Amino acid sequence: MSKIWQVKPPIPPELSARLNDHSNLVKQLLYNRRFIDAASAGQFLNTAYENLHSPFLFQDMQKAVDRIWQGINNREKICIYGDYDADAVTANAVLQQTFKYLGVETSSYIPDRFTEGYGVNLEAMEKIRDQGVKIIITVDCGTNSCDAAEFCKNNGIDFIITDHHEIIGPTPEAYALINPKNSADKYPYHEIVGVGVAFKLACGILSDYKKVSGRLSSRPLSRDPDESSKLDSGYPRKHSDSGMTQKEYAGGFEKWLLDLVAIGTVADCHSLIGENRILVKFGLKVLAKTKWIGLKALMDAAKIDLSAKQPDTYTLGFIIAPRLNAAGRLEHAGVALDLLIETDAAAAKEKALRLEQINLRRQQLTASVISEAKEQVLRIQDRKILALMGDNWPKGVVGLVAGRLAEEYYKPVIVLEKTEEFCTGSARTVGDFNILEAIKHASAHTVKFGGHKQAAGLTIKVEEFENFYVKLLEYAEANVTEESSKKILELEAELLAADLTPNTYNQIASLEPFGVDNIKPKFLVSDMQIVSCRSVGQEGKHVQFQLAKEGRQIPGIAFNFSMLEKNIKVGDTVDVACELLLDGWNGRSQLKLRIIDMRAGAQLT
Ligand SMILES: [Mn+2]
Repeated sequence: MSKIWQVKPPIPPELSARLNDHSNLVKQLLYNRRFIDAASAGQFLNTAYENLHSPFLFQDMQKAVDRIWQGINNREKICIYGDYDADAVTANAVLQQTFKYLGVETSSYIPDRFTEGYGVNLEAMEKIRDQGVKIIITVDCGTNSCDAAEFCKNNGIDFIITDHHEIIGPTPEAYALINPKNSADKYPYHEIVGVGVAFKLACGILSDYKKVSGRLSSRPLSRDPDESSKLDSGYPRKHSDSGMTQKEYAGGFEKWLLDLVAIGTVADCHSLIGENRILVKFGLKVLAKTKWIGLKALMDAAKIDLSAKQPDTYTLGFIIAPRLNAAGRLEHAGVALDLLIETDAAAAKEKALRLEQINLRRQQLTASVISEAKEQVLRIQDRKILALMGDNWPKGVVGLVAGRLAEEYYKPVIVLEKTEEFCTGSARTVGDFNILEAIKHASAHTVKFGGHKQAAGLTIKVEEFENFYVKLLEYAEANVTEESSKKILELEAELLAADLTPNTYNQIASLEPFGVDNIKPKFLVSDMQIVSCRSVGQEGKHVQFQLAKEGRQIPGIAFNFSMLEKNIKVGDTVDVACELLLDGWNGRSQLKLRIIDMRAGAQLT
């Protein structure tokens, strides 16, 4: 399906004047992101570590921290309970590493996706109780676990919830509830994810300098990963939040956790504006020199070469997170967590290779389910929602498949695994079509469902599939508009020949890290001549170009690209939609275009 190119309107001169500290291109990018005055632009661009909020702005933080220190001092058993996705697994690792640093042994519990499902379940709680655990800390789950909170109360366990999911229904009577979505809480930032909240708890625990140094008396303090701004000078210092004192975090140890925080934050697809932006920015720096042997082994196994290229949000979201997720999708997320907290290099290497194998299997499975699903699509491709079900389509990959098909067909997609009586699976949407509302409209034919506007999970009876589909299509008929089914390629500005320099690349890079709410800018470069091209990569699916504009030659690469399909050939003049890349060779950097789309020149509307 071809896309409609849309170049964003230029920044109006009166707004441009307000942003005078920046280049014209950066002004336009800020305007496109709705930062239209110096204050909001400055706030966005300023990612000083000190701008992180104090963990003690969570109303229950102090209470949780006090209880945890009491538990540590009394040698009470502590268990960390988290789910099986990358956010939860990194959150679990953040707390495990913090306790390890303090020389405290803890246990962890992750439910099995296939036999236990999502969230806190009572059978698991019973097992944990029987081990003599006195404190359970949940990560990335637990907010709606009223029965678990009650179970803990009745069994002499203090239940500390750290989570970021919406509170639906009554608030559980937990010992402490640390959740930015809790409206009773004053925490000023709501987009922080499970691992971010776990990190806040870690900071809270580490902020008691006296207790921390008491635990570490025989061992050296951690070295600060950010040598240039050592935190262990001048303790305590004032924090920017409402004059609160933010205590020092024991030699900057908490900064070593930031790579884990960045991975979970990007994996959970939350906004990268505000506090998440700071966490991810510093997390990427820390990742380049990670302290965690298991994470290092994972990157080695995935062939991430940190000496060749700094990691970016792509590395987090498309290389590291899928591997961590693969464990829970196909086997058990414990495999991923074990790797992240491994301390022996040889064992880490072995575990990383195992995870690599699981991920490979995950890729193959996804590909085979996609091809089976596509055969079904052939029969229903005119429908406004594609609902598909198949035998042996594993629960762990149906969400990935739905996402890929939604992107390819640019339609909402539901993919279900069919078992004897039920089908269970995932829904993904495109554009602003609300898939959760569509399922609600058909809910008379569902067993259960839940989720968000963009993505949902559901179970229906096999025999109800057709009735369910009819209702879905009824909703789609009324709600999918011509406008909403158009696939739009948004371009942030037109670049001229003079703009095609490493300097332009560097200006754009000042907005990194890119992700949700701050997506990597794509540009229009019009009237480029195709000087030469050749197919590269496996099966020649990618095309490498030499392009020219006003006498200046620029190399370009287009992934999964077909000249034939685009009806273009060498010598043609084309418009190019692209991102900018910077290639480093022998200390010299060269600008390169990552070509997203191409079309015959002079077509701009
Ligand atoms: Mn999460």
